[in-house]
Amino acid sequence: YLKTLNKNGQLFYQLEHPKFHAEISQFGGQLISFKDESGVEWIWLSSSAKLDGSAPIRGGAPICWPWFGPAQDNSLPQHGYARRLPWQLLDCEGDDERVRIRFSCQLDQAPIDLSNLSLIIEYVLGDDITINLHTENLTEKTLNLSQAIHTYFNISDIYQCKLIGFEQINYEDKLASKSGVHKHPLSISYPVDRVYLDAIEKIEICTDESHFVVSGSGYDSVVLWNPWKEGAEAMGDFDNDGFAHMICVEMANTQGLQVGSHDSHTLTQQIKRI
Ligand code: TA6
Repeated sequence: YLKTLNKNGQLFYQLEHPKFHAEISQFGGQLISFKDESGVEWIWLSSSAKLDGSAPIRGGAPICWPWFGPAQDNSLPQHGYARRLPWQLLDCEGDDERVRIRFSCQLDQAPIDLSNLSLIIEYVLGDDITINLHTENLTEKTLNLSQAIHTYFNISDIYQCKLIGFEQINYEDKLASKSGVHKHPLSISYPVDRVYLDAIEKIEICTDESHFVVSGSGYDSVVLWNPWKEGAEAMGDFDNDGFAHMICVEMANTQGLQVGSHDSHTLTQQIKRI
């Protein structure tokens, strides 16, 4: 199933399976495409994304680790280093139902000391997508970790997208610096950047063309983001009209996860299309 492609010095792993076609970049260990057997693309990738390793890839399912959002020290990059580092292919095995492929982040190439930590991502791809992000803390100290699987979902039209599952969950609105809660399914027609402060068992992203059901485990919050028109135009690697064809729904640990010495944690996101 596995083919390795070298595009301007960057490695991309292509999986061609009867049930799906997928692509994962070595840079960031990032899923950047998943087409199911009916040819529908589940993952949004900006057509102006940098694919040469010079910046995190805009789109796909970037890994935010070992922190989510801005760092305390603003000389450090937003969302940490995992999406800025090369990842090593560990193994790939499959059958008629699915392929399981794993990568290990090359933390020794980070400009900060991440030694005695291990970060492994496992993609289990078939009729649906499972992403398992596994952190091992081999140090003698407790690791304070925030992280997210920052998935960009590909949708036909944001104006007819309905988001179900966020009702009655308190959220922090990062744009308006206030909290909120809503009673009804959500439709988006403005910039949104919210952290929903609880694990939401089942999230549905509904448009005429696709109905995604998103779940997971090991998370304490769900981040919802769409930069909208002005936000997209302000980012050089975000197609100007891209905001109308994507929504980010991210399983995250933003509420103070601690991984004890010689302990581990797995963050999982699962995506089905019904
Ligand atoms: O998705 C939530 C968020 O933290 C937003 O605030 C926005 O910054 C987005 O991530 C994208 O961040 P990036 O560093 O990839 O431009």
